[in-house]
Amino acid sequence: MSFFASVIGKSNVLQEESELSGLNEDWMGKYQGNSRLALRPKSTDQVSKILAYCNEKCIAVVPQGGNTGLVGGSVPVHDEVILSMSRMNEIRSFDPVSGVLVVDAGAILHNVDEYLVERDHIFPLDLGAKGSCHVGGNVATNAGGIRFLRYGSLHGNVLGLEVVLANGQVLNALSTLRKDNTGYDVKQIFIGSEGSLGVITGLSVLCPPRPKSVNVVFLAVPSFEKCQEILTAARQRLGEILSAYEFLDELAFQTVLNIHHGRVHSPLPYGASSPFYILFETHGSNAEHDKAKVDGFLDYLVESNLITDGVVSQDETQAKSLWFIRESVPESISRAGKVYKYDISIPVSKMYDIVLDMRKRLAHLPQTQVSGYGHLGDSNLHLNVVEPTYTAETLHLIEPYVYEWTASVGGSISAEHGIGVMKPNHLHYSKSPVAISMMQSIKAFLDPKGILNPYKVLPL
Ligand code: FAD
Ligand code: 2HG
Ligand code: ZN
Repeated sequence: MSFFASVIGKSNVLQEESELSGLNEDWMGKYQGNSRLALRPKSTDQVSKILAYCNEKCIAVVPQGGNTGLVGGSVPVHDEVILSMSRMNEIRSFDPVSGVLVVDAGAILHNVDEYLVERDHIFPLDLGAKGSCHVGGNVATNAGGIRFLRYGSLHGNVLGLEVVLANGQVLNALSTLRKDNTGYDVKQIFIGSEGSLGVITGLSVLCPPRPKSVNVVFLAVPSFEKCQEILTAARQRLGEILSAYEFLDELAFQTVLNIHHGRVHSPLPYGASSPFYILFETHGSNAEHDKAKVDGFLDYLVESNLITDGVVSQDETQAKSLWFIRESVPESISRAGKVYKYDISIPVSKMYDIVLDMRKRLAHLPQTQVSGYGHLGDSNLHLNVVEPTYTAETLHLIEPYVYEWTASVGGSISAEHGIGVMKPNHLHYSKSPVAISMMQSIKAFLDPKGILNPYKVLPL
């Protein structure tokens, strides 16, 4: 303990139960660790000293960002030391010409985005947990979020990383260049590595200009087939300005209204219930041009009988309130009970079939509720099963069925949340034996003593 205090100061060495309880438990209340020690470094040099010491003494470490992860990766399994990145939260530099931001890994996404908005730019990633998650946590999970459709993956937008390796060595790959083909791109291996290969301490990111014109549209859609037809039409007719295409089923929508009863109402003029809802958004540079496109597109949807109701945001407040309905689904469902979450990539045409299958499979358990929502524009379904408490019976009815089902249609068992402690034994449904063996070799090379985030990502 005295070593850690000498590096980061006594006040940043947390040992009290009251200080540790929130850090030991994940966002869903599903995974619970038993760490007796959390460390809060302020600099890369301090992270380096901590890891060099832990590596030498074989002390296991869990890197923790905003602790909003949904696969139990951010909390200890046993008594691993929690390395909280929350004090490493400075903006290092921003170049308004290139749009390149260099920032500490522990900065909160919302704060970083606010900084950028003041400079007429935005962060290329946005997600419902932005008020708590860290940009370093986003990179560590390769988070997807609500505008992946438009701004793409962090594998493309992250230009450089600073990473402390398990032995304390600092990898300075914090390039701000867009083009750099000098050999292997080593930073990529850390994007989505979920704290198992190194601790990300800094990142440089290519940030797009802030859109001058934003439209948010919320639609009631009578069938999932029509949700797909609207997506195809949106790609063709809105083209370059389409920035998000999200869907919710009736249960997800009603859960938000019920949990926020009296405070959140249906935004739709007729307000009748509908099996599906679509939220789409445009980001553009010319409000008149965008409005003409959106209006023309909506006329087409009405004429083609693809929608039964709809609303277009008239100002920023209304746009935010429409987004609130979509973004608060995870929190609302969590307040309705204990949630089994599946985050799968499947071809759009089959995306809702698993929700219907799961409902049938669990039909004899009336206390369970199955909903589907997510990033339809990216073929990414969030399948949520909620029940009053977690039970082994329900779990065994869902798993491995959901993974087998996903593999059978050529999908991925994790589109964006990662593997964490939840899925290492199911990794084989989405990765070949050769790929898993390569991952194990990379892990053994970078972290030979296995101190970084043990029991996570890879099967034992
Ligand atoms: P944590 O939860 O603290 O950690 C996640 C993993 O990253 C852990 O394995 C941890 O060890 C590792 N890690 C964290 N920081 C570092 C670091 N600096 N260096 C190395 N490893 C590190 N995810 C999406 O992809 N898309 C969404 O749309 C989305 N929406 C969400 C909405 C809600 C309401 C919630 C609660 C979660 C959502 N998530 C989403 C999941 C989660 O927010 C993301 O995975 C996020 O990127 C995690 O960031 P974090 O800082 O909270 O990381
Ligand atoms: C979202 O898109 C998140 O809202 C969370 O990825 C999904 O809670 C979930 O299942
Ligand atoms: Zn998501």
